Amino acid sequence: MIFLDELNKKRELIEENLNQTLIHQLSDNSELLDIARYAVLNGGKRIRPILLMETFQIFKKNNDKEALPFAIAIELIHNYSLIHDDLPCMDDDDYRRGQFTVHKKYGEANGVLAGDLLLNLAYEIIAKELFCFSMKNKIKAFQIIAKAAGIAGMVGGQFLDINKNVDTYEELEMIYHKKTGALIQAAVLAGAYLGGANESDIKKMEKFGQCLGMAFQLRDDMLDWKTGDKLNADLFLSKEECEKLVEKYSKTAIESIFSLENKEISFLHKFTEFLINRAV
Ligand code: GRG
Repeated sequence: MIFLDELNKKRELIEENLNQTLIHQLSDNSELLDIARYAVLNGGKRIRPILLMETFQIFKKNNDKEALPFAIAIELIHNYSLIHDDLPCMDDDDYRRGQFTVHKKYGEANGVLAGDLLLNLAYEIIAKELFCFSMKNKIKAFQIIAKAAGIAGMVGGQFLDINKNVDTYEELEMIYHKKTGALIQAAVLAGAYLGGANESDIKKMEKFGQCLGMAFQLRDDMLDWKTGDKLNADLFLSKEECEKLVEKYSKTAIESIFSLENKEISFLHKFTEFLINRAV
């Protein structure tokens, strides 16, 4: 199948399931549900759930239903972080994915609540899965996602972004790793654990996730170069230097998945290049 067709098929599966998740579980509170749906069902790229599903499939070529709830949960966590990140007390953004941010449309308190709802729903979905068989890998995946979303990852990175004076590129990288990289890495690792990867392959996926996360964020910075008001690699690097770093991280990420033995990685390879070379 052509890469873009394959990607669209994977996206459709995520879209359908996000849609179902937000219909069934929250039907007793339709206004809050409308806000959550506005925030989630609006054209996100669905990178993290696709990475999770794909990594799972690399290690366990069977029914992907086992990994799907985790993929949906990680996308909900990502969407909560975007709603909260856009709030006036954080980045104060009016637009997200080409439409008004949640607080701009529904008010600040409702933005906070919609984000809280998505985060809790994510954990509720995962917790439900833990009752099923092969629990050990599921608990590990749960732990990885929760850790990456919390103080050691996204929330901690956001705190440093807001509160710390960033003086060097090394400090910026550390913040990027927590704020953006940790959840991307968690998607990859959760998929690998759920798929039953061995320790040596987990280490390779850890490296892959870390380098992909950094290359993705630096590419994102390049798409938003010299905006002036935000933490961005343009504070420390020339565009050429940044491009070189994107190339370095991409190369290491791709080498890591090529070092997996006897695994079908062609979609993940193409998806990695697609993410790193994207123009939007
Ligand atoms: C508020 C707890 C809390 C954390 C916020 C992730 C984050 C931390 C803020 C998002 C702001 C931002 C621009 C971060 C850089 C990472 C990034 C490029 C996020 C956007 O991810 P995409 O491109 O978005 O996957 P879509 O819209 O496709 O889902």
